[in-house]
Amino acid sequence: MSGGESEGETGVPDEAGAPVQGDAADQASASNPGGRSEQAGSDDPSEPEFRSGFVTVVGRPNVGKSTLINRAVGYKVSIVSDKPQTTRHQIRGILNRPDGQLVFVDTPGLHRPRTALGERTNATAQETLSGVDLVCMLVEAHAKIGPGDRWIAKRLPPETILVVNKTDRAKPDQIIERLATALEFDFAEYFPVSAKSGEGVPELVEHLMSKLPPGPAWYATDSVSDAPEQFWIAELVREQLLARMDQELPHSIATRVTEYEWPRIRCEILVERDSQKGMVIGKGGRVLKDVGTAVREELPEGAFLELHVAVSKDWQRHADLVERLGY
Ligand SMILES: Nc1nc2c(ncn2[C@@H]2O[C@H](COP(=O)(O)OP(=O)(O)OP(=O)(O)O)[C@@H](O)[C@H]2O)c(=O)[nH]1
Ligand SMILES: [Mg+2]
Repeated sequence: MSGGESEGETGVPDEAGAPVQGDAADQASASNPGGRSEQAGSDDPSEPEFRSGFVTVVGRPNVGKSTLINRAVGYKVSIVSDKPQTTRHQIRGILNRPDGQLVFVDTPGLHRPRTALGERTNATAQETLSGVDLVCMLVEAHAKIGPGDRWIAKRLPPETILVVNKTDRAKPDQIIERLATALEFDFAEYFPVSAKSGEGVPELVEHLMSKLPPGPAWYATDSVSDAPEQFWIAELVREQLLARMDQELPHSIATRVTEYEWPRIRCEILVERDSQKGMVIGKGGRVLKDVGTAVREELPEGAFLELHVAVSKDWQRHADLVERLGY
């Protein structure tokens, strides 16, 4: 599925580190992310062959999938928070190099769903697994491998690369223990990394590049994401709200850009209950004001961002509302 409620294409805020609109160099669609065309490689045998392909990153919620992709691509292409179930869409981060193009596909954390939203995001993550070249599964270095990880591992191909993330939070013997336990998955390869500090990430990227098949660039080689700009702005608003909200509230929040005529942007924040509306607005509008300021800092100068809060009763539990919100 594609991101959000976006309608039409717009300018490119790349100065602020926001993703550039990716004009697909080829029609690699979301339902066929590994789709191939005939135009692979170079004719000159002395030139190293250009490689390209898709790597899907999966794992439980909160293990650091989006952080790893942002680190590998070198841009913030997917929002991050310390709350589980942050990513709700399939989001692509594109790494362009002279020798190839590696497209990372971020996925929602796989979990036991309790709502229509949870079912939808789980399905999105699983759909992403078909037609890709490589799969990385993330687990955490400082936490024991548990039933949630095993449930995911069972559904992955044997060529999967296991990535033990957050090594900065673990002692060396914990990392070794994690790697030893993960051997039970019988995957092809194992990499310890810290997406946060970057340690081990270049080695992982090199390895992924070396495993890609020869092929053309699937996206424009100056793009880092395929997300439409309205989707990206709505995600930035959600990220700032997630950073300020506790407990169940993060799951109740949905954001969507309802008007976009640069520099005027109107973003709607949906919550599930009246009581949540007050929390999102804050005393004297403080929370909303801070969110707006933080988001504007990530946009090109001059953006006029209007935030509106509305209640859509229990939207998370209704499949039709979940779908209407673009999930
Ligand atoms: N210490 C440490 N924290 C990390 C690392 N990678 C990610 N985190 C933190 O882990 C939390 C979750 O990171 P995300 O990247 O949002 O995790 P995710 O797997 O994409 O989560 P979902 O989208 O909810 O499935 C954030 O607070 C990150 O800052 C790491 O290598 N070390
Ligand atoms: Mg994520």
